[in-house]
Amino acid sequence: MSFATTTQPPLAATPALVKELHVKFIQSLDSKKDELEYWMTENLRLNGIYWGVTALFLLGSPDGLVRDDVIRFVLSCHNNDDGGFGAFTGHDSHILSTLSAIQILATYGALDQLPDRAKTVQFIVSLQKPNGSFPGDKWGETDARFSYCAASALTLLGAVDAMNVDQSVKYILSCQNFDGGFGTVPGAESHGAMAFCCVGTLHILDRLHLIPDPNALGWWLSERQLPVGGLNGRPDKLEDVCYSWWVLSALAMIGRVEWINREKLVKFILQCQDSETGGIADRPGDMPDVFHTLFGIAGLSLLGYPGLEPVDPTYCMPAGLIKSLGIYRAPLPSP
Ligand code: GRG
Repeated sequence: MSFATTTQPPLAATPALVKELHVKFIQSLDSKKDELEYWMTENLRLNGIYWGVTALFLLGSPDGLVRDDVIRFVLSCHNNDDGGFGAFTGHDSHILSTLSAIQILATYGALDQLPDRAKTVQFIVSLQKPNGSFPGDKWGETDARFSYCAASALTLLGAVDAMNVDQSVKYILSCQNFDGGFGTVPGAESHGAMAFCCVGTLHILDRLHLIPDPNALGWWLSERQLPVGGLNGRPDKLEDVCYSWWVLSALAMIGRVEWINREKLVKFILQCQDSETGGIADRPGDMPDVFHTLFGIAGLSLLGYPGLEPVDPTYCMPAGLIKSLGIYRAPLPSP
């Protein structure tokens, strides 16, 4: 998504993105094995690697991590018994880490190294409930996040028809609220992160046109921008850089990015950078982490910030890659 043709003002006055420092910040994360935090986050490791790898590709540093080492680690998280991936070597399979594994392999052009594609597809499909929803694993509760994981992972594997698409769409539509936003399950409070998951699922499944009132959704999403420029995830909450992705990507998919103030959001994200260590935090002055680093950079990319690779709003992966895989979908037309 580029803003070159929009009427909003140019970005001249904003501080610069410290790209090289962000690359170094991501590269440094694997050298922190003597820190408690490294081991406390083991249950999100594959997801964290997806965040880091994607950020590096968007920063134009695809060689920032050693490709073969990353792929070796990803494959070490594969579980032969069910075809899924755990978050770390030896962990049980989960749909989120399975999506992360597939995303990382796809990003490195290494999907052919997936040990058994059909078994991985079966792992995902076998989780679907009769009402169309997905749990994260065979013990977990259902949640629209996992519907997104299933739709994205299966599409990246070229096997989306293996799931019950119509039931899945029905379930996601039932997560939309009267205010236009989406919740984690039917009846749950609207949340910005779920806008990405639900709108993304519908878009991947080619059912975005079934959203009854895209203006109501766009209104709810654009209301997330606070006077400071950053976006929050729901009313009366603090702004957080990650919503520069969750909320903005949903606006991009429904063709309404112009409904937020682009310049103020760019400034807010840049203020959340740590200009000494690199990395981006949730809010200015807080500790940076790889989660907010990816979603800050991806948000900037969606906003057309110069010098970044374009990101695909539906998959949160490099846009060129999504096009080359033949799975790109255009957003809804702007009103
Ligand atoms: C491929 C990008 C990608 C995602 C895969 C797992 C998933 C799909 C999406 C996760 C979406 C999600 C639920 C993110 C959490 C966002 C977040 C920081 C929520 C915090 O919730 P609260 O209640 O924060 O602590 P607020 O901001 O509401 O106070």
